[in-house]
Amino acid sequence: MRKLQLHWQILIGMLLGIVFGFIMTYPDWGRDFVADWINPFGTIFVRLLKLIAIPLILASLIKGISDLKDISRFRDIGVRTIIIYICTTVIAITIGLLLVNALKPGEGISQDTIDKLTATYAADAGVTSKIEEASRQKESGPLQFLVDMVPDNAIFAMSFNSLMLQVIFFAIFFGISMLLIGEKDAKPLKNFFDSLNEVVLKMVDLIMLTAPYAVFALLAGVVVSSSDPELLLALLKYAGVVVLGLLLMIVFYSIAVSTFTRYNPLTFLSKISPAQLLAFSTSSSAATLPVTMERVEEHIGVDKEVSSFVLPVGATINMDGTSLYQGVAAVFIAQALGFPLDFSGQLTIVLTALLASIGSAAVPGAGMVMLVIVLESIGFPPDKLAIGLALIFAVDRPLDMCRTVVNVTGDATVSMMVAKSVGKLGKPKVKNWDDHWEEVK
Ligand code: DAS
Repeated sequence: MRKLQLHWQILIGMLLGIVFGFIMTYPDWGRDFVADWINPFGTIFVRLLKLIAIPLILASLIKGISDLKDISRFRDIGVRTIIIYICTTVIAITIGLLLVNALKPGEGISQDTIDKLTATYAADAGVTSKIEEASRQKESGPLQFLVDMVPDNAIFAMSFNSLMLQVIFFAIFFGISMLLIGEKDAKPLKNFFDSLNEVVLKMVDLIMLTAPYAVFALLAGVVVSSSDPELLLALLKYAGVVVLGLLLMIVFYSIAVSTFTRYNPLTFLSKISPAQLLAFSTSSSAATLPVTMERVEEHIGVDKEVSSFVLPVGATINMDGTSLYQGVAAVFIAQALGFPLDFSGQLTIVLTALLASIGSAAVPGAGMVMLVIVLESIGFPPDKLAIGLALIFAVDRPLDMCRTVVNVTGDATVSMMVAKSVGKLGKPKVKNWDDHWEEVK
């Protein structure tokens, strides 16, 4: 039988993982069995992808920059990337705020449900640790993220997100310096990074051979760790508002791809679907980055000199799904706890959610950490933060999976728009089963 396409393999692995997870919730030993003997294989897969992300960023970014004809091209790509990223994030937050104010999911929550959620989660380590992490991040100054970008020899002491930013900083610095020493002197290094890039992409292919089995383990782990169905039901409207907003963002990206690049949006979504499924399974943009880069470069045709900058930067600072979620969650919590929020408070949310999503790490649960900063920015009482987070904690993991899909899709969309704007959106290098849906030129 013809080898199943990667996204079908991943999808089947996910579905089997969900079914297996539900089955394992019945025997009393089931949850522990999955947590102890199945889920670790998914964790190993995520760690392997995050491991490979660093050398991939280094090799592809240095190769991408050193292939440029001159530095002004890099400046064009950089400026367009940052501007479009900021615009898409503001649009995402605005969509989230419009929906949560129109549908008011927090006003239907009964005091009894609030008390149950508080009793169940307010003291949970998953909640208190996020508040502690947020206060640690707050203590650092406003330009700390700039300082963190400049590595010193202790880079390994930093968070993974800072490490990615440091590698991006170093690769840009190194690549520009290679450009400045001239083609002849840089040739040996260019050959080295070309080969390194090929090797790393081959490692991604090898890791992806285990993807269906890994997502099976990850999804089974998510299902067995899910919360009390009754509490989940109470939060259905809130979760529905977030998911509706995220779906609208996917529609927005499809329109943007079709309008600005003349590319068939269905073809676009089908070609990045393995990356989206991986984002859903891992809840980590960083772990998904190697696959996002491979899909955008090989299957869509975005030139490496664009994708090698836009995608790693996007994985670390562009999180449209997260910023939309932070807008909805902040207003939902305010509605549920009767915290007054006027128009200026909502504008404050737009600004802080934009900054918070830039500061959010590309790892599971990062968005909730920065939500604390958004809540504090609107004057939310510090002694009620644990209760506020407790209200949304039960559904945070499935929503994290969904918002990570949007984060990754947003990065891929912007890479295509920037590539098109600098004339670097070409033909796919890898023929796909769906290549008959050729993009409209
Ligand atoms: N899981 C984060 C990511 O990797 C997003 C989030 O936590 O909101 O994109």
